Amino acid sequence: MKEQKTEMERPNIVLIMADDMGFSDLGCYGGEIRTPNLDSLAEGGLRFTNFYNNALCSPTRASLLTGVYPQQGGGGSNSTKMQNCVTLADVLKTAGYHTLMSGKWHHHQDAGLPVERGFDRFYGLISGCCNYFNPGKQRPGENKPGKKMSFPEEKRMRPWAIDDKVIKPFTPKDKNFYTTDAFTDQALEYLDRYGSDDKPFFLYLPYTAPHYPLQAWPEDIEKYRGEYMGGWDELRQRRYERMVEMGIVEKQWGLSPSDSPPWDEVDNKEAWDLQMAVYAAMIDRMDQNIGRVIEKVESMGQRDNTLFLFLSDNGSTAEDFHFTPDVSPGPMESYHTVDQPWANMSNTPFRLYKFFNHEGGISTPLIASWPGCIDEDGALTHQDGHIIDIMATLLDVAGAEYPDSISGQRIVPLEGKSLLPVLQGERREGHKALYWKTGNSRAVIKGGWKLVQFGDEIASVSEEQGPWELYYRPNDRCELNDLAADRPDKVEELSRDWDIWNCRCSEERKGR
Ligand SMILES: [Ca+2]
Repeated sequence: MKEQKTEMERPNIVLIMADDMGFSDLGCYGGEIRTPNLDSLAEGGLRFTNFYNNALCSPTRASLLTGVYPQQGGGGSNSTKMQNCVTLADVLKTAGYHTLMSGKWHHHQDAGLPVERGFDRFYGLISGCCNYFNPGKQRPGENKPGKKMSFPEEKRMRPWAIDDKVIKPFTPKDKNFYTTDAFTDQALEYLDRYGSDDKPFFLYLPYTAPHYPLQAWPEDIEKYRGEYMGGWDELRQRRYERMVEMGIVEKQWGLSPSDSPPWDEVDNKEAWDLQMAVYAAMIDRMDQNIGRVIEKVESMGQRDNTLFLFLSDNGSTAEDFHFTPDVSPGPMESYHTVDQPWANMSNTPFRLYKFFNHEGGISTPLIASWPGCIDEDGALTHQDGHIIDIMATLLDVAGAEYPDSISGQRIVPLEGKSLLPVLQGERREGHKALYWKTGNSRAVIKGGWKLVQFGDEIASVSEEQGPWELYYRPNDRCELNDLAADRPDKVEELSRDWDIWNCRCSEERKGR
């Protein structure tokens, strides 16, 4: 660890999030996708191997911004309200930060706009996902942009906002518009404008990549064409072996059984190759853009005093819809998902996907880089952490206080705990227990134990809900050996804990 400064200078903060990106997609987590800029943050910082999100876009964003479970703060399943709570932007603004956001918001309309929740400036998407090349209407001389046809007509135009002005439809004039590039362009403009005065800045940059629709620039897709002809069986095995070698996962956990048909028996291998090549290109492009942000912060002479955090909001998704069967993935006119077999590879070595509280749904990379504070040795930490901890961590590094109320209204007490000791190479006292509820999927982690229930309510709009499954995490993070029948005492204890937590959230949600 570097010598502690007697009085730590308040750092700038750059919080970057990917959307629907699997646990093993990044190079520095064992993936074959080229992510040199994120890898460079990892080489100069710390990677978490046991960090958790809320398995779904909006609930993760709510916990990240508020430091509490979404069930405590007004509820809403994939459209969170964030009531009775403050946001990172509220507290950092009070502490004297510029609060800047460019990217995806995705909360219930009762949550208000970002500029109503503490952000000085906002540019980006208000809803969940959009066409990367044109979120709005068909432009003259062009084909129709691909849309999510399962949505009713009025929801296919995705609302955007610039500060307090909502724009719908948002039809960019620039034919070189691409969301990942545009979010970054705006972020760099903010840094030009606000990055050089004596106030520190907080930049929240939640990209939509690599969430569907699969759309990317041709030159990025070209880099990956043919790379996936080896198939998911072989590539998944290779990822697993690299992860074991890198120390990201333990060999004794094994590799969960494949959910996919054997690659040898698959038709249309080239179409499958293209699907994954576009997904990889979207992550590659995000990494290129993160490189632009790092370069900007360096050029401002602020790199040593800037904390970068990078994570994903949920695991890769097995959702499967293809609204443009005649247009292959890639261009503006297309609308495709990456599908279960490749999502299964993205979540190597874990089971299940976005929406599920099994490890494939809730495990995320977390990279932390802060040259002025974090030892630059590319270390891994296996300590548990959860997105509710980001608020507590940023309060800690900014020397800010969590308030009791906002605008005279009492708020939910902070649930998360600071990760700063972990960033400084120490062992922190972790959570007694962590909890999840995503539709009818549920989980609790307590010490070495994890109790989890398969739930398919949101994923496929069925009512399917499995029995409680019990796993001993030190030996079995891949959740392959269910001990529920052997340890009914543990099932009883942890399920009771979950019920108590659920009741507490319900009371807090009602403001009691
Ligand atoms: Ca997501």
